Amino acid sequence: MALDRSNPNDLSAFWMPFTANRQFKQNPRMFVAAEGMFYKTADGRDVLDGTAGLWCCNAGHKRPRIVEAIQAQAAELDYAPAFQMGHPKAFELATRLRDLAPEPFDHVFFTNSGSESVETALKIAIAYQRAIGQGTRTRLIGRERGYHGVNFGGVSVGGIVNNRKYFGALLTGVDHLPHTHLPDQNAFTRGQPEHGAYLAEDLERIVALHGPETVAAVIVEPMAGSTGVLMPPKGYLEKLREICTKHGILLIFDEVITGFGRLGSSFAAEHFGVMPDMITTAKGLTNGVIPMGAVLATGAIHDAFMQGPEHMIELFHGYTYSGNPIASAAGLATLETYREEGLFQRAADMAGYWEDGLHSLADCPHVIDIRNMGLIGAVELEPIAGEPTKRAFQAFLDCYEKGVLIRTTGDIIAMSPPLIIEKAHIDQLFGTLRDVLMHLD
Ligand code: PXG
Repeated sequence: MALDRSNPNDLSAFWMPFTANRQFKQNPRMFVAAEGMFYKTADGRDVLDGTAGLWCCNAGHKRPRIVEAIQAQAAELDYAPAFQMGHPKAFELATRLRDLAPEPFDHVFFTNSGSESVETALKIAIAYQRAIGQGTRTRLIGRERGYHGVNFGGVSVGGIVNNRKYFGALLTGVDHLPHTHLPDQNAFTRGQPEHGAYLAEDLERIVALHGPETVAAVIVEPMAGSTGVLMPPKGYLEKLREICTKHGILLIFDEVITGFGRLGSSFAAEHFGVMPDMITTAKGLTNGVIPMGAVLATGAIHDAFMQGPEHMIELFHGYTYSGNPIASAAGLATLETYREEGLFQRAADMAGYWEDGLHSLADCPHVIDIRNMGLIGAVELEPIAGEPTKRAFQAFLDCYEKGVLIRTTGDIIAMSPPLIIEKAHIDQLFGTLRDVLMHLD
């Protein structure tokens, strides 16, 4: 069929990601501008951003420093080859990230997304084990309900059923820890739940099953976002760290969501006081404005590769756009915006008000659990019998009509606003959500 070029509003060509395409195209929801805490819709309405885009615009929208940095960089150096050549801003950004990250993370590998950060970290883990003479360690362990992006490695270690089941056999040599959702014991907990640290001990069972000398790495989200916001039970991450160390297994924290202030500190590793061996990031690294991710690695991991003849490439991995100049400029301006405005501390300072507002929804109809930490919150709804996801999706549509953007996954509503949020915005967000929940079927 010929393309209808006369119709600028033809929606048919764009196959939208993670979207109910047919539903959307019947009744499109279009943003055409954004500033601060608000989006502007095509029909001229302001919509409060309760999700920082997709958990990424941590400094809010249209931030002048970031806009200017991108404009200036595009006019100065648009692209430089990423392999065997460099440009100053990528080095500068890596140094800034090292300064921001907890102590052991002193090397940075650039990617273009969270999914690529995950693939990169998994590959580094396996190659590292080989580099230190542990070449039998090739297995990867993830967790049920984990989300590590959509590429084959990430989907293999991930534990979201719909993201796995359509795509064949995936990677071999992968196992999964049990998820940590224990609603019977932990429902309506504020912050970290009391129960569930014992679930980390399952790692001992999995390691014993395969033999520790076959396991390269364990990857988890320190706080699981996409699956519907699951907090690590008290003592859980510590236990995982202990077991990994005991068996020579690398621990990777996927901080694509939790990095850059979401929990009130630069990284969740710092927030929970548990240090992994690698951290994957993306999203908030550039405030979501330009695609970019980064893997943070310890000196021990990096240095293990720095052997052999010096003219040889040490790690056969990288992307055309690793450390892209415009992305690097955006990253530098983003980190500067966070620092200048004290946004990570601001998230910590606002977290109490956020928590109280969120938990005030506990008496609304259909609400079966509420969870929160830092500037993240989730409200879990009882699914409509036989029609899972429908109730929460309706809440999403109703909120949008009333000028508030939320996210839903299954029957869980997730919220993660820009860290510049004010109390009045929090009131608007939860006030609107209350109103919507009160009228839901
Ligand atoms: N790891 C984690 C922990 C993530 O949350 C990715 C990897 C993949 O990142 P990219 O940049 O490849 O998308 C993510 C992404 C949601 C939602 O609303 C979550 C993500 C992306 C889009 C929507 O739950 N997380």
